[in-house]
Amino acid sequence: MNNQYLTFTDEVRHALDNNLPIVALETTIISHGMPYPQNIQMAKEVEQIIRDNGAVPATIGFLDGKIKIGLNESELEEFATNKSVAKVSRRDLPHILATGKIGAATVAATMIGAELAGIEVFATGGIGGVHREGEVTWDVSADLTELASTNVAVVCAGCKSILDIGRTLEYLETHGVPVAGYQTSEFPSFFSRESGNPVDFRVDTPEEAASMLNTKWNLGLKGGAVIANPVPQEAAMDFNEIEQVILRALDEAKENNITGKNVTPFLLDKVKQLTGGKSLETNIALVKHNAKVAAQIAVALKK
Ligand code: PSU
Ligand code: MN
Repeated sequence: MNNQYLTFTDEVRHALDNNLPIVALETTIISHGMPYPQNIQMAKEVEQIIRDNGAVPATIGFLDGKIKIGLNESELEEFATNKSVAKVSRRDLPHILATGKIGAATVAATMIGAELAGIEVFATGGIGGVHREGEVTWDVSADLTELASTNVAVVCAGCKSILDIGRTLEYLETHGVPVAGYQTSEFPSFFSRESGNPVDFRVDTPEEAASMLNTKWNLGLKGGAVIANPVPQEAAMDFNEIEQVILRALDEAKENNITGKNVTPFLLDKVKQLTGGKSLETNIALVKHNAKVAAQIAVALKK
């Protein structure tokens, strides 16, 4: 893959040259989603889980005017500690590359990098979506339009109920994005295994997920897919308990007139504060689980 904006680590370059399974990872979760040092520990552990399951990790971020496909240890450390890392979605990408500033990739921006590099599978925590009262504010994450047009499968634990999950699923349906439950018939809500919303269909093995993805792309149907993998039971939190926290976070966002790209980070930060260390533990557990399943799907896609 030759593109003037892409650079690869040797590990990723070797995997691409030899058609080995690769899993993309985002940097927003490192720079904006978790505190130091848990963020860097999580980032390294998740990469190792992907290797242990037979695939190569490619953490994607923006640095020195390049889309970095794979980050070395000192770059990972930079994303984990530098307070001036911008949050970069599709809209922000040209500016970040043109100025050479450091930027963390959202789900949407990671999908763009992955597709340019020829990577089909991406593991993260949760996707963005239609915000509550989105029918008034028009706050709809660019992650959803990216899923509609970019050929990358996103393995996630659903989305947080800071969002309007029902409308998020409606949006994905309108744009033809398959939403598969991984060993579940219910769309998970990140911290909890349930959300009250059914998925379109379920897949129970990596091979079933790979077969669905291959069929979609062989048909020439553009766009990605959501593989919704619930948080492991032992790490899950109570849905109603989280809902109370989220209602408080939403109130505070309103009181503080938080708008635009700051909404999601503000809400995530409030939820983190209000639940203490518990939500962070759950968050780390579900990301690791998603990394494992994503690696298995990436392996199945190469068979
Ligand atoms: N939801 C989470 N954790 C996250 C994000 C969303 O539970 O870290 C991040 C992801 O990088 C996602 C982005 O792509 O927030 C969405 O932001 P926005 O709603 O501004 O599009
Ligand atoms: Mn938004």
